[in-house]
Amino acid sequence: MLLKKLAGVVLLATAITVAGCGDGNAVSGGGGTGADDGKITLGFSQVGAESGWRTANTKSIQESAAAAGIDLKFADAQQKQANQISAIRSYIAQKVDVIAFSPVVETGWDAVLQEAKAANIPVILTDRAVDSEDKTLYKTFIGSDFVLEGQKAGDWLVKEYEGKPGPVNIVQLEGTTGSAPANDRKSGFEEKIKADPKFKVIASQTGEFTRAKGKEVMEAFLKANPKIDVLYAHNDDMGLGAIEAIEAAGKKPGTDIKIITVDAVKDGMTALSEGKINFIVECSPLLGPQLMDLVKKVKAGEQVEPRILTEETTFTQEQAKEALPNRKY
Ligand code: GYE
Repeated sequence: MLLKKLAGVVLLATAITVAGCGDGNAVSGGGGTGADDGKITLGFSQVGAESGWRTANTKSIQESAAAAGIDLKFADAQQKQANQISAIRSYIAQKVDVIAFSPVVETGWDAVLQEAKAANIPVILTDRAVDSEDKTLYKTFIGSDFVLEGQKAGDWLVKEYEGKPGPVNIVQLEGTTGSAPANDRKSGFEEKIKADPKFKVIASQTGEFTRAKGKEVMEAFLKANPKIDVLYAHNDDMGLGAIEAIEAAGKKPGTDIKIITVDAVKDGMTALSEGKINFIVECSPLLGPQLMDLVKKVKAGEQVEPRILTEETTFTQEQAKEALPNRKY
């Protein structure tokens, strides 16, 4: 079913690519002079270092650039859009061959992307989407389907409480406000649970994708709400911070409060295997190798699919125990 859906997306994406050939932009390679050693120069603006996912993603990008012989210029934006815009502008000034970035939020990118386009430097969106109407502002977007991730979380919950009476009081720790994963993981999840009115989201607030903020917000949730049945956290790190708050409040995470998270990094998988988390929706950070292939292709002026989806699964506690020994991040 999922495969079918993915195949459909790829087919559609291919059709859009073909239809978009006449935009005059499709065959442009990098406009930059790049390094004079003949290497491709890639400017990458990373969101920050907010989570285990992000650390693994950065490592994947740095290692695969080295392996592919690509000269990587890397900047950490510390979760600030203004820093990303400056980094992109500096990559344009340096005439890099290709720019890739993981946009911290969805809105507000058109101006800087137009500058890159005017400089004839191709842009690749990595991990997170932008909401620009003008699809010629970037060559492709590689990353997960965050709506689908939210739906998987919701589906698990609906099944878990099948035939059981409500109300089921849910608290939600949202990712960075305005980011694609926060927007989409929220809407996908809420879409699935709204079918049954016994599911009630009684509190929902950002935990900024960090452990510290996840803990702080969960403490406040616990103080304000005497009966919390479920926590849905948009990433493992916020869930792990919340587990500390739950334990400090004398409750048992995974038992007194059921916990669903997204990512499946090692620390999350460990907590899942120990019974402190109940279900994790996987989101793969290992985008580096595919990104480097795309960089080479767009630099060579080859046509690429406009949307490249990451394959991912889900984990129960039993599945986490099995997968943990071979987990790379
Ligand atoms: O889930 C979270 C990180 O954009 C998919 O960002 C990424 C998200 C990831 O901070 O842990």
